[in-house]
Amino acid sequence: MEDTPRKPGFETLAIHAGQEPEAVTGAVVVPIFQTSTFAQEAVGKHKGYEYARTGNPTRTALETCLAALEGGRWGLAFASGMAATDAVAHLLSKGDHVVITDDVYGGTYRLFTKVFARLGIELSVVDMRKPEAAKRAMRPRTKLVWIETPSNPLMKVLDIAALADIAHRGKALAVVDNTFASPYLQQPLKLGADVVLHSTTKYLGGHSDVVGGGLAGNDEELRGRIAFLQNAAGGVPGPFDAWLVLRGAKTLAVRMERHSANAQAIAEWLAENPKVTTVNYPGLATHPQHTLARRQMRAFGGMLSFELRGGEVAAKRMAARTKIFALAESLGGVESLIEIPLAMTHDSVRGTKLAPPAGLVRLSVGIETVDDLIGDLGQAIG
Ligand code: P1T
Repeated sequence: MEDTPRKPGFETLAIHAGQEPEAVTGAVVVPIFQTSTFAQEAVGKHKGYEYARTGNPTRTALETCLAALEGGRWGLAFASGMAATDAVAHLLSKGDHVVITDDVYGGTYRLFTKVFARLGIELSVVDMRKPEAAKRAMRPRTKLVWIETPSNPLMKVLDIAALADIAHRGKALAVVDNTFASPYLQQPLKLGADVVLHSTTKYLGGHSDVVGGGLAGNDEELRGRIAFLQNAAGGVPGPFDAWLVLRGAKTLAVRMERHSANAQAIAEWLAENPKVTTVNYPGLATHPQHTLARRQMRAFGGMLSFELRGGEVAAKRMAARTKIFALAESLGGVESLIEIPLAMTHDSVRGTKLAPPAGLVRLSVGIETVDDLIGDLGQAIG
């Protein structure tokens, strides 16, 4: 019997997938191919690259790595998470319908309601914590089921396998925004999703120094359609941005372990604090989908949200008083951030049924010393 070679583990893939030493010089790190075009030997005779909107070797390395980390056959890198979302939405035609979960990044909702609605795309917003709600919302022209889990900012956890099954029964694609979990904690393709989406600005980049997006999947025909749309519209990352995400991804596993441990400790501390009324963190046994999160995720990640006695006023007061947690939008970097979603990242859902409570505080828990982080939150809550 032949020995089947052991498949490389996640950490090995993060450091090596798409990142073999460079052929000409042996450079161990993928070079930044800072070029817009590639010389051809004769018309149409080239080494796989013509013009850098269509492809660039630094970007190819990132795309190969992204696919490997998500356990998919292909990856595509974009200029931002929204550029990736926009490319997927452009698969739709006038009259098509999307079922979307009721807690998503504000910009995602804005794109569907303010841009694609104008082009005749219809949207149903449902609480996908009950998969039957998604099933009831399906229509003959439903083409996408848009899942975000854990969700931004309320940390709802959705059953990817059940929702992907509902999408497929309706001949729709199941898309999972995996930004909050990262591929280290959750691999939606293995649970039946067709497309995984990332804002690589967040955990994959990991250092708050780049804006980027990514997609991964298995169906080659679908890859072709999305790559065509990307090349036609141009939402591509520059080589240096692709390189920054690739470098960040190398340490994703170790960072996610520490993000998760720090966030767990902070969530438990907040849950004990008499000035805190609610804590949303899937790692708490009190989280309504804790059992599902245990099944679907390797650990619970670095994001959490909570409410304070004293509501919006207390929340804004606290956010202005932290010293280590920077008051800033975004998430997923090594440094801790605090923000008020309704006033900041989710302003575009104000007045809709997606609006989070005005007093909700969101933390992106970094990998600093956890006692320092707890001390900072303690003095800021006062
Ligand atoms: O910012 P961009 O790289 O375009 O990614 C958009 C995006 C997509 N999906 C999720 C779940 C996101 O959280 C984001 C961006 N979010 C923030 C900027 C934020 O602070 O929530």
